[in-house]
Amino acid sequence: MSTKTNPVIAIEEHYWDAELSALFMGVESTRDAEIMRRLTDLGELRIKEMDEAGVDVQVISHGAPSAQKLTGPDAVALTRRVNDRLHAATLAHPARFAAFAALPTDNPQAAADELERTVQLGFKGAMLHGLANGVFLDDKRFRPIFARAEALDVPIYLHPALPMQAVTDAYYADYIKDFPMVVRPAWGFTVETATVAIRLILSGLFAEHPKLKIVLGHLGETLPFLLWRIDQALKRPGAKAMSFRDVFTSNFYVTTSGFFSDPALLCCVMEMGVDRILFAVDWPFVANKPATEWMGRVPLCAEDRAKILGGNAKKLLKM
Ligand code: GRE
Ligand code: ZN
Repeated sequence: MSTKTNPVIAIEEHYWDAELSALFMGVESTRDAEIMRRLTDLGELRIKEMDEAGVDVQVISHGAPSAQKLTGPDAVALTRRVNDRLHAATLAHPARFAAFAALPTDNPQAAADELERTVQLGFKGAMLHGLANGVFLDDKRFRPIFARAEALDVPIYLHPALPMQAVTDAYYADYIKDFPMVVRPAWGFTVETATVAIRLILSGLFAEHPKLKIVLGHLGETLPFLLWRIDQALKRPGAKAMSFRDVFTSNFYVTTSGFFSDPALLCCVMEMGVDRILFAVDWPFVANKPATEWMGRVPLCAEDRAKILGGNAKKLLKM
């Protein structure tokens, strides 16, 4: 599917930095052994599985919760070390790897500066994961991060993270034992991330920063499917004037990470247009091959398929 001028670019592909992930707590502190083996690989195994599936380039990002639960004086310096090590990994394989930065959200001004520093190194933007120590990202304290992303013309990728404990207890605890993924990709992650995105829009962020670009994985975390209803319902009498649809279709991009469904993809194409859909796998939580095999048979013309597989990423990420 790829050609020399049209490489297949996957943009939600994860790793774990040893120093950062050693600080992860509780259920976030580890994953299944086979996944751990891949998360900690920034070389041979990763590239082998890319080659086997026809993935030419990974835009690599830290797994959840990344730097987002760090606090205190070392948060900034530690995140800088994490990004520097990821940068070194991309320099070791410049034709195969690019990167999204981790940001020390606990210190928003420093996070904005770290975004700028990493973009100057060649990073393609940054990835944020759910709430920042229990605070939604629409809180005004985080505006410097979004302002800097707009100024640098790089996207912020909004990735899922586990819900807060109180949410998990109220909404999911009854079923976690029998269905451990209910709180993760099966549903909890989706609710969390869609809520962050909706709140960013309601907060007026995109009126303040009309050129800001946000990426959502998992074919938009249900929002393309719900777009008509959210837009129509928000406009009912009594509401502030705002077009949810205009913001979502002007400032947001979605990726195919972990969601290889024709009807779901076609819904995104119909609501957002093909130029706003980018290929991603969510490796190593999801295998590469089912993703590229699916892309090979999606009911789209060759031109649109090529845009999703890499053309749109080349433009959005200036690759
Ligand atoms: C995780 O962080 O645990 C995770 C993902 C994506 C899919 C499944 C999953 O980040 O468990
Ligand atoms: Zn992911």
